[in-house]
Amino acid sequence: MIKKILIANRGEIAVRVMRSAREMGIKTVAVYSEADRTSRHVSYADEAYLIGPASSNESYLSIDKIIDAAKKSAADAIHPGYGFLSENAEFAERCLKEGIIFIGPSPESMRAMGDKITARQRMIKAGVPVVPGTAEKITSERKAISIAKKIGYPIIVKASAGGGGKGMRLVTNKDELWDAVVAARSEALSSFGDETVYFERYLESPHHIEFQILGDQFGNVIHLCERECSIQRRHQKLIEESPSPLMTERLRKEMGKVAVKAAKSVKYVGAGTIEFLVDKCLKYYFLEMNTRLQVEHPITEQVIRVDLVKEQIDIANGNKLSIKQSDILQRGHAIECRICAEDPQNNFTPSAGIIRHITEPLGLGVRVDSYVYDGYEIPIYYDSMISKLIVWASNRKFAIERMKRVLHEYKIVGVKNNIAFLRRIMDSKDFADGKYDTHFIEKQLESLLKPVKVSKKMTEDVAIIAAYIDYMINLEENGQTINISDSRALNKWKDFGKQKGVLRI
Ligand code: MV4
Repeated sequence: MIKKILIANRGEIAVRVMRSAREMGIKTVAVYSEADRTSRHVSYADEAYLIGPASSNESYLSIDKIIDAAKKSAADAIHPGYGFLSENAEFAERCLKEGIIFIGPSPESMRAMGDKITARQRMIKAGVPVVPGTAEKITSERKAISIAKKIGYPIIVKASAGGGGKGMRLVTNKDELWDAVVAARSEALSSFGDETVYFERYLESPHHIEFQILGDQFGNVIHLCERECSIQRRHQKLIEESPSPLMTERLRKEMGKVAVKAAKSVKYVGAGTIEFLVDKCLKYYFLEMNTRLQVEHPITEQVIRVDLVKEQIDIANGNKLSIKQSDILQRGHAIECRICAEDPQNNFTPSAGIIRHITEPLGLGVRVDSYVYDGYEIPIYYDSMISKLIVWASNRKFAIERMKRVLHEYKIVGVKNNIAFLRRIMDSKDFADGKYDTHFIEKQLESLLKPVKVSKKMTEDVAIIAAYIDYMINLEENGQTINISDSRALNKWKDFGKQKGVLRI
């Protein structure tokens, strides 16, 4: 029985995992880098260990340092979260060797799915549809051209060790083919240390739909329905929802069965995700399997009403799955928006710095998975995602209305963020109609970025208020006792704003 879990991760997912552990009466151990001393995941844990400098390679990616912290704290299990070491088979193997439970699948399952060519071959053997393409790696130009001709253009060159769009090249005719192979190879080599590439037929406007699965140590596997993840930018998902607006009951049943078959074929244990590309005719193809808990797991938790982290821990404890496939019913509709400290108006550049003020939304049907707080300084070293905003409602229309309401309530001052951008997406007609594919953001980018129209009068009024605040701050800095927290000073400012007709407080 697991009594103490070390979370080999940081930020919101570390907090998320600790929350379930605490509910289960399990002690939690945080690890943190020098840049993360003030992170919520450190203060939330029962114990915390400094494991190195800010650089991920010397902290969250250091197997030795994490194993060392697990031993010092006498943790009996490690939860890897997502990213970092979560899909590293060597890490899972090391945990086993050290007698520590790795909360995830076996190193063998991870290896089978980590290499795309291997995964494709295993899926073909298991009878899972894959995108038409090569089953073996590309070696010579002459062979490449003849293989490509058989598949038919457009073709996508992919790195076998790849993920997240790295080492991928789109090719529309044979004259571009070899240059693309050479470029993809060198990118793959520098990113993954493996230059193996292969071909797939390129699907023009696919949906990205994934199925959550759970497998126990006794060979039982169930699926927990789908997540629609097509709203993404440069392979970073931005909005996910469940159910998918594209899905029919028949298709869900069929794809769910295929997802279970895929997981069973690699003897999968734990929580995992089967990703599919789905075309306009609703033909679906296996894309890859993620052998970890995913960022967007909360929308599944909301519609299926399960705690996926608790399920992961139960499975790792050697328990049989407590839910049967027939118990699984998607109820209502959930949407997740990823809140990022980045500037959409400036090519989505990350915006590190101090959060001067934050108000998180509350109320019916709202969940915020976060790790930041008032005064917290967002470090520059890691991902720009600072929280996930999840809503649940009885149907899609109400879920969108609720998401608009909570994006209105969410206030972050001090760092640039994508809240207004997310609101634009929620306001778009195509999103409301569920008419979108993986190209939605790139196609709509211009209208999603259009600056808000501000009248000349409003600009003037804001300038007057700004000048007045500046005047008060100056008085204070010059030692005159106008305290900004002094209610009279505040009221004076409020009266001024009200008089100008631009304040409604
Ligand atoms: C594809 C594809 C079209 N056809 N494969 C992108 C990331 C990597 N996991 C696989 N990706 C794609 N593979 C074929 N044969 C289009 C994409 C793709 C994509 C997939 C899912 C979500 C967003 C995407 C954005 C651009 C391209």
